[in-house]
Amino acid sequence: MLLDEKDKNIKQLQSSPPVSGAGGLNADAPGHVTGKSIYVDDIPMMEGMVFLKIYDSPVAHGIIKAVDYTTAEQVDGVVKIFSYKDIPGENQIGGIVADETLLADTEVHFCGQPILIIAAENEDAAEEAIHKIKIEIDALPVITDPRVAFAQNKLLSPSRKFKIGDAASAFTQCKHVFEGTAETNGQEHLYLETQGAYAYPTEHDSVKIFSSTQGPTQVQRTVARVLGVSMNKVEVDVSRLGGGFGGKEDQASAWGTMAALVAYILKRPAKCILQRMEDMRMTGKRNPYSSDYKIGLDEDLNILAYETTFYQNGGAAADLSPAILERTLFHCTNSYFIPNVTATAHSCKTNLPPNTAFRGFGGPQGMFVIEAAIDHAAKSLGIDATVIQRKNMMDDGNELPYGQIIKNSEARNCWDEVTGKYDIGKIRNDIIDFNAKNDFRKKGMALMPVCFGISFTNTMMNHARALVHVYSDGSVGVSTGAVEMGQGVNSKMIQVAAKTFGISTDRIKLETTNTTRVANTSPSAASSTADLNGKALLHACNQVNERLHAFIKTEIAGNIECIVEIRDERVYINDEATVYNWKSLIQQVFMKRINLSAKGHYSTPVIHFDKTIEKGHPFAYHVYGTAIITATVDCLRGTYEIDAVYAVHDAGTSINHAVDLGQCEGGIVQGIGWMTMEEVVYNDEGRLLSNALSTYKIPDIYSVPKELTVQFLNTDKNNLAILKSKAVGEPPLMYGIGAFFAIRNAVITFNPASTIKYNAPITPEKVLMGLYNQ
Ligand code: LUZ
Ligand code: MOS
Repeated sequence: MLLDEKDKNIKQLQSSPPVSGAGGLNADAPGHVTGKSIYVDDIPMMEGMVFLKIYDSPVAHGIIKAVDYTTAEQVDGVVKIFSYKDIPGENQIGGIVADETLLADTEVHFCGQPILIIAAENEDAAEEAIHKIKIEIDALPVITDPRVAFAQNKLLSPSRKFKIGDAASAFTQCKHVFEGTAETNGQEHLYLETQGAYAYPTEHDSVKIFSSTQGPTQVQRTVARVLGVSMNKVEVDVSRLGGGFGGKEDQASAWGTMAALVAYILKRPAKCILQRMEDMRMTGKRNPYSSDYKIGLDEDLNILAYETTFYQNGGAAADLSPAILERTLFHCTNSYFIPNVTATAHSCKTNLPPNTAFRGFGGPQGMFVIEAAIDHAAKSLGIDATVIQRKNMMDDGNELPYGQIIKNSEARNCWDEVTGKYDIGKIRNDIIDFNAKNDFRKKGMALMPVCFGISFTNTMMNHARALVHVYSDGSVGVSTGAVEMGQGVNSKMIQVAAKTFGISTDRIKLETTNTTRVANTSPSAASSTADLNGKALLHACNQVNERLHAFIKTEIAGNIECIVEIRDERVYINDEATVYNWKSLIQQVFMKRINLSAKGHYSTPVIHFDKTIEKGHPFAYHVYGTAIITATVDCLRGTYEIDAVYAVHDAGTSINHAVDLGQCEGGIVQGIGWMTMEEVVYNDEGRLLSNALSTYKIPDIYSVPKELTVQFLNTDKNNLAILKSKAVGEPPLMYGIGAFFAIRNAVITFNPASTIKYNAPITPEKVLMGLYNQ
């Protein structure tokens, strides 16, 4: 890329709408840019701390015959080496299914599986000890392909089937039927802060852990189980994460538990921070999927029937894969209404690190397949995929395959808004023009609609709590179960409290997420963190408000019927300003011995799901949007650039435009990365080849689209969203799927006989092969 083009890229990124006022509050950014934000590895070390290193399996499957670490333990500085035999409680960290050890016992199931923990006075000693460990393993057959695993009946959890109408008989009514296979690969989370934890023993036989986790309670529960102690002896504290993306929803627990185990047994502080290559090797990624589809349309291009089977590559343990599998089924028809659907999903056990949550949680994998099916139908019929997409968009009253009836659909609105605003006709004509004039550069375009369900699919997880203290000087401390991981949830929580109290955001401090202040939390995940914790916080603040208002009525207004309000830090009675401001009010209230603290609880109403019939109403609401994506392919080299992404996104009534825009831009680029360049590669022995940033390519500032514009569709219909501001964390990632089809369309323009498959990521290698196959 030329230098001036690079400059242009950077300029366009800077041209996002300006940040101003409370709507642009970003509580964490100043700390990040000045280096003051505290991550696990920044916590001051205590006297006597030991460093942990993990000895992990060199092979993907085998029986451990012998492990010899006597010489390793004699290395100067090594304090102790821990094996599964040193675990006082259960050697079990599986969340949904109890199928995963903390430390391997007699068998290893994937390369990178932890076997031993080395605790040493310094990292060099631990590293030296690693090289002195001798292991003897009898190799067993290695499976890396989910279809091979399925053929051998190796499943992590029971298979699932969603069904509406009667697909089999509907196919006989169809004029056009197409069948094929679609595949998506994994994705490395690549959070900037690697996995890690710091633990120290506390009195009463307890332990405190600072963990880089999306799920503090999950870490607490796992530690208690492995140490064989009750949960009240385990305190987990989280300041913030340098990124999670789902990779720390469940998979932070192992490292937190290792640090806790060592601290608990040695009675010394212990720190376990993975290096980048250890993290890439030992942790699971987005689940790859291999899927079959069959789509049937009538002569008016209505999709009458859809049948699909998903083979999920779960890796060696269930982890969150059964829940991810479920979300794949929930999103298998994306934004479309299809009256007859049979969707089957298998979670297949392979000898890879257990795959896990990743932004979208199986949804993107399901959506890719229906988009491939529609594209297949369109190409075969010689029409534009957009015709079928638009025609079959869902409407209010439509029933989804899982029984939920669509309400307040913005699917068509987003589609029509984006195609109108950005003049889809002109974009299409410009591309036709360009392609006619250029022999070796071709442009392609695709539209990507998204409909994403908001709520944990597991109904029981949809709840949260918040604790608010108003201190006697008028300052406010807020604790919730929400974990800040760069998504801006702290800013939103501060805004909720400030708005509810009618005071400045400057008065509010957001505390760390801590299991002793807010217990039994669900992980910060499912795009639901601000909704669930925000609603709980709203409830807590309102309780304090009620006490304040009662005080104002009786003590200030003199017990008359009146309307009391606190706004801009001033007390109003019947819309008239009083002499009381927030600070003087709080002082008075405190003197009267009135409770200035409250705990709020929220659990999402309405939602339910019955797994025995696979029907219900699992989502509080859906988030909608549509993106137009254009790309240019260099047909000599097979390289490409994403020219533009224009998205219209339903953010509800956004309470923080800057944060929401950041989520959209980041999600889109992360989605494009998954679809185009990020290639997780394991060899047949189950060894990760793309094990460093030299071999695993992620989007950088120069590979973001040359133009990236997100327009919010301002809607206000959803009361289950916090202050009507709809969840925004995961949905934008799926716009990135459009990049795959835009590039593929350009390839087919160059070579109409191309056999390029629906196999993501569409890397330059695949593009080059697709450009020149006969
Ligand atoms: N985690 C989870 C999630 O446990 N359940 C979900 O439904 C979910 N959805 C998205 C992301 N994480
Ligand atoms: Mo997630 S994929 O941790 O919301």
